[in-house]
Amino acid sequence: MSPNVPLDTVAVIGLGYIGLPTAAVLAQAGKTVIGVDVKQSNVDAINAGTVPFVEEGLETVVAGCVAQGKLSAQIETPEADAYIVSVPTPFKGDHDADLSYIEAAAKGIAPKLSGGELVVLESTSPPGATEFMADVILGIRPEFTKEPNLPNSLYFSHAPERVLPGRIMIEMVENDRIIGGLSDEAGELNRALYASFCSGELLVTDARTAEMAKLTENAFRDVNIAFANELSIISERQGIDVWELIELANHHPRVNILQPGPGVGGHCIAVDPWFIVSADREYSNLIRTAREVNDSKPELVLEKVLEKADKLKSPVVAALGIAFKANIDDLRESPSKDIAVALTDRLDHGTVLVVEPNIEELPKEFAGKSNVELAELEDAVERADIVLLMVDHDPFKTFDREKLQEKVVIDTKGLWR
Ligand code: SAJ
Repeated sequence: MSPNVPLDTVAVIGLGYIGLPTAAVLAQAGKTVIGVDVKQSNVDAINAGTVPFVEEGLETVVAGCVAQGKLSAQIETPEADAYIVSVPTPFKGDHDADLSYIEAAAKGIAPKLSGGELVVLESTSPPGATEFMADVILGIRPEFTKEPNLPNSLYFSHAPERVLPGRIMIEMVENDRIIGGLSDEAGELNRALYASFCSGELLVTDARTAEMAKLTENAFRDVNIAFANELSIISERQGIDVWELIELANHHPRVNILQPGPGVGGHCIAVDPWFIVSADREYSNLIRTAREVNDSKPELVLEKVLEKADKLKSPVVAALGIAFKANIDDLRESPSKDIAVALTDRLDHGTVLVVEPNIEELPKEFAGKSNVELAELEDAVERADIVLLMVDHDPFKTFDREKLQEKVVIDTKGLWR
C-alpha cells in the first residue's frame, strides 16, 4: 500500500528534454510544480511561458501552466513533497556512467527534507544508481531512513522515462512506465504520483530491475539497428541495394529488420548500452559489438564522400541534415553532425553547405571554419556537386528529385531510392 504522505508539491530537478515535459504534465494534472535548473536562461524562458527547445505541443502546456501559477522555475531546490531528478548521465572516457549530476541534485535536495518525501530518479542510469542517490542523501541526513512507514522515512524510487523525442507530449502520458522502488512502499508512492498524469500501465518492480529494464530497451534497439547497419556495409560491397533487401526480407512473417543510416545518434541509444557493458564487461560481447558497428558508420560515410570529392577540383558538398534524427533540432550525439564537422576538417579543397531546417545558426563545432555555411535546401543543392543526405527530415522527403539529376547523390537513409 502507498504510504499516507502528501504528493501535492513536486520539484523537478533538471528542466531538459525530459524534465520540462514531466514538470508540464504534472502541473497540467493539478500538481504545484517547481522546476529547478542550473541555467538562468532556461529558468527565465520557462517563467515567461516559453520553451528553450523544440518539442511538439510542449510550449502550449508550459505557457498555460505558468499562466495558471501551477508551474514555475528557479535555480535553487525548494522544499516539496516529491522530487523528480531528471539530470544528464553521460559516460566518461572509459564508458562508465558519470553520476556526478545525480550526486549534485541529491546534495541540493538533502537539506530541504523533513521526512516522508518521495525522491524519484528519472535519469537513465546503470544498475545501483538509485541506491547511490539514496546513499548521498542519507549520508548528509543520517537522521532519516529508507525503511518505510516511520516518521523519519524517505522513499526512493526509479522511474526511467521512455518517451520518443518528437512525440514526448503524447508518450509521456500514454506509455506504460516501469517503476522501481528501493522498498515496496517507495514503488507504490511513486506509482501514486505518476498515476496523476500517466494513463499507461504503471508496472512496479525493484530499483535495479527498473534501471536495467531501461538500458535493455535501448540496447535492444541498438543491437537491431546494428544488424541493419552491418547489412548495409555488406550489401554495398556485394552490389546489393540494402533497402530493397530489407523490404523483401521483412515480408517474412517473423522478420522485422530496422533501417540502416549514417550511425546511431541521440543521448540514449548511443549511450545506454555502454552502461550495460560497463556493468559486466566480460559477458556483454553482443551489446558492445553492436555499439562498435553503429559507431563505425560515420567514418564509412565520410570516406565515401571524400572518395567522390577527391575527383573534383573544388567540390561543394551539400550536407542535408545534422540533427540526430528526423524533424527535431537536437544535435546531441549526432552522427550526421560529426560527419559534417569531419568533412569541413578533411575537405581542405572544398566547401560544405550544411542544410538543417530546424536550426538558425551552426553549432559551436563549426566555429572558426571558413569552408562551411548554413544554407537553404534549394540553394545548397543547386550549388552542390555532391548531395549527402543524412537525415530524413520532411522537407527532404518531398524535395523535387529532378533537381538531383546532375549531382553525385549519397543517400544514407534510402530516402530517394
Ligand atoms: N535509427 C536508425 N535506424 C532505425 C531507427 C533509428 O538508424 O531503424 C537511428 C536514428 O536515426 C537515431 C537513433 O537511431 O540516430 C535513435 O533514434 P530512435 O528514434 O530509435 O530513438 P531515440 O534515441 O529518439 O529514443 C529512444 C527510444 N527508445 C526506444 O525506442 C527503445 C525512446 O523510447 C527512449 O525514451 C529514448 O531512446 C530514451 O530517452 O532513452
